[in-house]
Amino acid sequence: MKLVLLGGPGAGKGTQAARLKEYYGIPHVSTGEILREARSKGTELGKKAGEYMDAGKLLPDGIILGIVEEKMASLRGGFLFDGFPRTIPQAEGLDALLARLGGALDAVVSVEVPDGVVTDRLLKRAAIEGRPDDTRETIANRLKVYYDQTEPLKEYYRKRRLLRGVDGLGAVDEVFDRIRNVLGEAR
Ligand code: B4P
Repeated sequence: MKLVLLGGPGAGKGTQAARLKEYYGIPHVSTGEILREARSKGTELGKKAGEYMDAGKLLPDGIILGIVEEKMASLRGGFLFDGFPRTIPQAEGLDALLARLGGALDAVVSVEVPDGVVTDRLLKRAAIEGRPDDTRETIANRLKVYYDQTEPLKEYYRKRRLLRGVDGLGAVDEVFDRIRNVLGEAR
């Protein structure tokens, strides 16, 4: 199973990815997590990432594609990408990498949640986890960046007949069941 989870900030990609990873037994790659880990270790990448993340901006495509290429070298069989790709050049880069490795995506799941709901979720997370990119101002930027740069990916994957939209409202288990249902159709 080669999967991509798409969705705006706070749509629940990370939450659902944790379940999907367990259910399908496939490696989970979250570019957001990789960046947060680099940040907590204080590496050069981490320092750079922090500046972009705190502003609600995306990191440059070249950096992200470099990270993913390195990761893919160790992935055997399937994978679940969460939060990658986030731009058309990243999607094209992923296609090129897959073509080189002789594979193709099975499905792209887009988790859909209205803006007002994600803002509430992320502000709640800020109160619990204190993530520096979960301030009201940064969330507004992240939403804008999502509509400008990431949402066009839906059309990109729709044209390739890979897109599966899922309602991300409701309990985590309900959303997970919806994802399993659309993937059942995709397999
Ligand atoms: P990410 O780490 O990918 O994160 P995210 O947008 O915060 O969201 P996610 O959808 O995973 O939310 P979650 O499940 O945690 O990116 C962070 C930053 O890294 C980006 O802004 C960017 O700067 C950088 N970055 C990452 N990838 C990049 C790339 N490819 N290119 C360039 N830059 C990149 O859920 C959010 C909250 O909602 C949680 O508190 C959760 O508990 C709650 N929740 C989840 N599901 C729920 C439900 N059904 N009901 C109620 N609450 C729910």
